Parts: sequence; structure tokens; C-alpha cells
Amino acid sequence: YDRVAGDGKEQYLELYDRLEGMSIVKKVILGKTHMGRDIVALKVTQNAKARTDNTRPAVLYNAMQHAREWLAGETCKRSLNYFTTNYGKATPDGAIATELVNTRELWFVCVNNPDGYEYTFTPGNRLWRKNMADNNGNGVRGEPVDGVDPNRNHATHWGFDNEGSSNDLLSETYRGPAPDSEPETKAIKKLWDMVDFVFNKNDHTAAELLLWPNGFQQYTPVPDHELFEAYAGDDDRSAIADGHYNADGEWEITGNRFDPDLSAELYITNGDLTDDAYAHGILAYTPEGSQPNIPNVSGFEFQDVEADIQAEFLRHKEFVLDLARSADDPANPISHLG
Ligand code: 0X9
Ligand code: ZN
Repeated sequence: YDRVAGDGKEQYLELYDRLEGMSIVKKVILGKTHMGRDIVALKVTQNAKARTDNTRPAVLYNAMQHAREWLAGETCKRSLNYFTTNYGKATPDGAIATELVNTRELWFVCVNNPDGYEYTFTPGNRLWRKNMADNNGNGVRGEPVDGVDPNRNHATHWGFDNEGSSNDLLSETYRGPAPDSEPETKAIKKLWDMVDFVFNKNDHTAAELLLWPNGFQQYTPVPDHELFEAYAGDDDRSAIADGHYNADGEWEITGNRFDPDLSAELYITNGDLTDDAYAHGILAYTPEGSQPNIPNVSGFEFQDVEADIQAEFLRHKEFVLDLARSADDPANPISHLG
């Protein structure tokens, strides 16, 4: 994985440009942000450009609804890169990637909030979370009063009970003036209209959790609760964890693991992406990644340490593959957990 030297800013665009030339990659512009940046999706599948969208079992991997969550973007980009780099290679990973790319539509929106992401590279704004909506219309963006939380702006259960999002412009979870008012949420909605996704993996940081719907209430489990658990595992056998296949070909967890749980058990949200996905029939997860080896400056600290970032991807890798493998028959999970 060629990281671009320097601070990584807009590095994903260089990666996307590089991949766009491949026959297995098609770039789709889903919309433009408040500041005019493209919100980009890549479709990865055999013969990507000529083949009609939505003609193979589909998975959406997305990240960086929240501007500061750089590690989540890295995990998404490395998942993308796994498929494109290993495709066609005569290696174990090559066989896996080739089989999946030839039979699945793998979609990636690794930077859903490019305005906010860009803003986190400016002095004093590293921990910006929301998008760059100019809430008070004063022509200055990125003031505390500005920005909508993309993960509270989706239409499903938007503003439900006024618990789990805010109507206060100053809030970090400001839900926006209307459901799907924001370019970032509209872009995802456009994807829902284009493709009948089976799974969605919506990467965030920073709590070592693996969450699934509902987020808006915790009393009534969703009909697919047990199916969600079957993929996510439990505290001891979490689907996202340090591990390896042992000599018997069994998956052995060796260290850090993510706690699988109902989203609403963490806290209530409304208008979040995965509840919206689920309302569209998509089995959707929110992993919250972390960089365990860094001093705990803040939950969103990110250190550009290659080994560390790659270790995080490797924790996610088997789960990323499980979703792709199971996409043709989701009711019968193919899980590395066995
Ligand atoms: O609050 C969020 O949007 C996500 N956590 S973060 O710290 N990255 O902001 C979690 C959303 C998961 N849904 C629920 N907890 N209901
Ligand atoms: Zn987040």
C-alpha cells in the first residue's frame, strides 16, 4: 500500500485515480459537498466499467462520515486496496480477492465527508467531526455553530423522540434542518437507489466496538438480531480481532477484540446511517476502530505509524471478507469464526 508521503490529506483521491485505470474499478461521483468537493464511490467488480451496476451481490464499505476519524478511512482504503492489489495474483490472498471480485460488487465510499476531512488538516481543527454546512449563513464555515453530523441526518427515524441527536446548531450531533438535507447523506441515499446492497460496513472510531441496528431504540430487537450476532460473534469470539489461522486451519484470536453489541446499547442515535441502511433491507454494521498502541491522547488521535495502521486493517480483514463471501446467501453466514 503506497502511502503518499506527508500528512495524507486528499491521499484517497490519488489512490482512487490510480485504481480507476483498472478494469475491475469504476468510479462514480455521487454528489458534491457544500464546498464543491466530489463525494466519490468506487465499484470493484470484474469488468466494472462495462457491466451494469447492481448485477452481482453487493456490499458497501464506507467510512469517514466523521471528519476526524482518520483511522476508519485507512481501514476502508486498505480493504479496497486488498481487493485491487491481490486481484489476479497466484497467492492465497490472490485467490480470495479474485473469486470475490469476479462474483460480487464491492462498493467503497472511504471518505463520505471530504470537506470535514480536509478541515481537520487545518490548524486547531484536528477534532472537527461534522460536515462543513454554514449553519448560520454568515459565509464563514467551520465555526462551532456550523456543521451537521452526517450520522444523524439520514431519513430513517430522523430526530426520533429528540433523543440521540440534537436540534442545536452548536451540538456535535446536530441533525440538520431536515432529513437527508446534506450532500453526504444524499450521496448515500443515491447509492441505496442504485444498488440493492446486502451488507454495509460503516467504519468509525474509536471504541473497539462492532455495532448493528437499531440505534434509535433498545427495547425491541430487529428481526435480524440473531443474524447480526452470527456474523459479529460475541465478546470472546469477536469477528473483528487480532488473530490468525492456526495449523489446523482454525481461526485463533490472539489479542485485542471488538465488543459486538446492539448500537442502541452504546447510546441512542437517530438518523444514523446503519438504521437507514437496515430500513432499506441492508445488514449494516458500525465497527468502531482504534489504534491500541498509541498513548491515549484522545479517542480520535491518529498516528501515522504504518505497522499500527496495517494491524488495524488486519483486525478487520476476515470480517470484511465474511461479508463479501456471504453476500449471495446472507441467511447462511460464512464466518471465519467457524
Ligand atoms: O455516534 C456515532 O455516530 C458513532 N460513534 S462515533 O464516536 N464515531 O461518533 C456510533 C453510531 C452507532 N449507533 C449508535 N450508537 N446508536
Ligand atoms: Zn464516528
